[in-house]
Amino acid sequence: MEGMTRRRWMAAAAAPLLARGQTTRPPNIVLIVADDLGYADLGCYGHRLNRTPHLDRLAAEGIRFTDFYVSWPACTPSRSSILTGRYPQRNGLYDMIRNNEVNWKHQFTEEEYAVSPEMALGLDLREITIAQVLKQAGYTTGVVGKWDSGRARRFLPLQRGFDFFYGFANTGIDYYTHERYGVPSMFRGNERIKESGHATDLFRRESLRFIDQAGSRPFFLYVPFNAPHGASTFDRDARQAPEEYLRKFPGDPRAQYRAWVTHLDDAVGEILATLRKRGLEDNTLVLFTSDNGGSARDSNAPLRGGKAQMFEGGIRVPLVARWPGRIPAGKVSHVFATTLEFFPTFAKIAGGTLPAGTPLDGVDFLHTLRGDPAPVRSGMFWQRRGDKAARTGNWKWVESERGGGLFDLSTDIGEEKDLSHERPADLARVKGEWQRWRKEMDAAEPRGPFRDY
Ligand SMILES: [Ca+2]
Repeated sequence: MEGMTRRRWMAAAAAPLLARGQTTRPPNIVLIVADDLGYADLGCYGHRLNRTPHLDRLAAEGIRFTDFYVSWPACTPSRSSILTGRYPQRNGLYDMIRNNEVNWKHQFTEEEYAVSPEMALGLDLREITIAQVLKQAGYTTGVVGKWDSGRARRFLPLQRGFDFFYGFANTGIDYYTHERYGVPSMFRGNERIKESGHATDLFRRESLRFIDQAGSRPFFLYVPFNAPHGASTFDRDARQAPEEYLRKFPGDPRAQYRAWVTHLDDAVGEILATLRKRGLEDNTLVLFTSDNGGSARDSNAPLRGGKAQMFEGGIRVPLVARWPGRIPAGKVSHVFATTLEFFPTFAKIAGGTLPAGTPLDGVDFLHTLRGDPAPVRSGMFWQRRGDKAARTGNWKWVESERGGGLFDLSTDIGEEKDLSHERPADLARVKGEWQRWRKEMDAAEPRGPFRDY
């Protein structure tokens, strides 16, 4: 691969007028994030009922990770780490931006919603997003889908380094009305809009438009689909997936979920087809992951637990990456890595400058994406309210309302056998590392909205 790149570069140097722009232009980056898609939900991760041919092909053309994690087992904080490259406990967004009453069938008026926590909270404005870094490096930046990092204007993507935004800013909507429990929630730029269509179709359409209109500059397109997350609607019986997709799964009790997954897969397929049609395939790094684990057992098996939990089912997710000529096809990586790695990796690829004086919690793992099996991190730490977890090497420690223990992931990916009593020294070491991490987070500059005190 290296040789091929060098030959291309030399050919370009010999004929600068012909191909110089093609080979010196930094790659486009397309980051697609599913919502609540579990570790086992894709065909390429072994699922037998979900149909994901486009994502399976993406994995066959690139690399697929078995030990990839998010920083929190649910939406908002997990996304904050993707955007900032920092633990939620460091960037301040370490819980959901959510009106709890909303989930209890409370119908907000516009006026009441306007002063609710969901409207007032957001990612601390001192945080630097990956879009800001890439924009400074000359990229056109767009986000299409679920922003989930603050709904007040100052928190919206156009104020946070993105040139383009189409989607919703809170944490969930009805797929067809685009309302969050009755509150209209779709945006174009800074303005709320109303239009008809299924959210997945609209996000596909806007992603294609963004690519078509990106022009000659390299682009960063972040597509956080809300599929296959459950709909935030009062009417639990309302159909939330297109009939043509539901029909593919007759008699299946999870037909709607599988329809959401296949619909999402088709949308990803169209994004990939557009890159190909526009001749951008070779110079685009495409990544696909999820923001947290799935809610149902068959989405996460053989992992224990699921969304909102500290067991692997809540935090271990798929990662597929493709960059023709740079990432070898058909690879599977067992390297332990996380979404915290995206920020420094994208900055490096783009020739961007890392923000001075801002500690990042991840490392550039481009070599890992390219198949290098060398370890990139020794540990990762999680906290959700009173629930705690750490992975160091293959040791996993959990202390949570749902249970806990010390597990050896190299032989027990399902966290079935608690080794706390057999391996007290390992337990003490892993817990000690978690406590050191917690002290570091406490000592970090206090950031809002939950901590700034
Ligand atoms: Ca989620």
